[in-house]
Amino acid sequence: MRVFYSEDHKLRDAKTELHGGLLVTPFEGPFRAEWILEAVQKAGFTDVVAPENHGLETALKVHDAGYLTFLETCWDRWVAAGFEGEVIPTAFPYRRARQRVPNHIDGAVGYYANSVETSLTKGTYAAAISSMNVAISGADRLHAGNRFAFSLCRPPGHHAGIDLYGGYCFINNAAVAAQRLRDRGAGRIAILDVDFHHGNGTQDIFYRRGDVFFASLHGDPADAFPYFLGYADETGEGEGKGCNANYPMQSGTPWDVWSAALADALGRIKAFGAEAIVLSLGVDTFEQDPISFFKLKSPDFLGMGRMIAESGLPVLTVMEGGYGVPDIGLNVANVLLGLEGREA
Ligand code: OKP
Ligand code: ZN
Repeated sequence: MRVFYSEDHKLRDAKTELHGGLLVTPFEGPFRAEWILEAVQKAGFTDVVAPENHGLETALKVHDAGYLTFLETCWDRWVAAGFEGEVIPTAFPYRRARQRVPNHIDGAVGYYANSVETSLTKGTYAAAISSMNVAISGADRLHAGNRFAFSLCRPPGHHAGIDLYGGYCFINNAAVAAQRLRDRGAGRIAILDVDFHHGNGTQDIFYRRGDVFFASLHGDPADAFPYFLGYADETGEGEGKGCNANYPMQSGTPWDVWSAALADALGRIKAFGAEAIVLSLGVDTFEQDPISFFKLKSPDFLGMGRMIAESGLPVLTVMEGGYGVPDIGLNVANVLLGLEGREA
């Protein structure tokens, strides 16, 4: 399968992440995409192509226009306000507060943030746009009749909501890709999110829509980021009623438990009548992931790819999370090999 990749991901290179009360070097950095690119090439996925430049037309169907303008202008406004560090919010539209966008950038940042570990920086918007372009180019590859494509997106996207950034995410690449497939004529699309963390942004975007099914397998939000969405009783609203499926799982979850949830999610996706799957692929379910608590092993990722391929549907794989160790590259390659029915 073709791999879409943009060097511009390197423009997202924050120096700070608020973690345990300290500003540490971020878990989500440029080295992640380099590990993954090297491993997939080593596994034989050598058709690596830079994305086309796409405009904001598709993104504007899943994100709020004011939010995208905020992302584009945030850094310059922050600097103009006299701030010297990376962009971190300090005040929020808490319960019973007014939901109005403040004029001052310090307030606007809090309005648009869903969490604060993610520092915004000078190159972040350009990198997020490149990541979106990688996703759209992958969607167009499926539309052209190919069964598989891999969008090596960085920064990731599944925590980015209609008008919210955070959890290392700014533009929801998987949501944009699903929208692109809809706009190119697909009737129904499924987004299958296998990242360790609940895809709260993707759920937010499609929660009231009946044309895109969202299924997420993740650490129980009572115990894991993003904490405030991802419970099993979140099933969609309005036209989206019944089109959202969450599979929260506990600390220590191994492959046999995890894969039973995947089988159920794939059954729901088939029953929904999806014409293609956008796979939000995080490999932070790996036993060695530094910020997660599932226990998948490297060969399990081959099984994951095989099971998803058994759906018979076209699959656009969009990169989300996976941290800490170079073996995240091997795990991604294993999913792609499994999809294609090949051996490691
Ligand atoms: C993004 B994706 C460690 C905890 C960080 C944010 C996690 C974002 C995960 N400082 N919390 O879903 O992999
Ligand atoms: Zn994750």
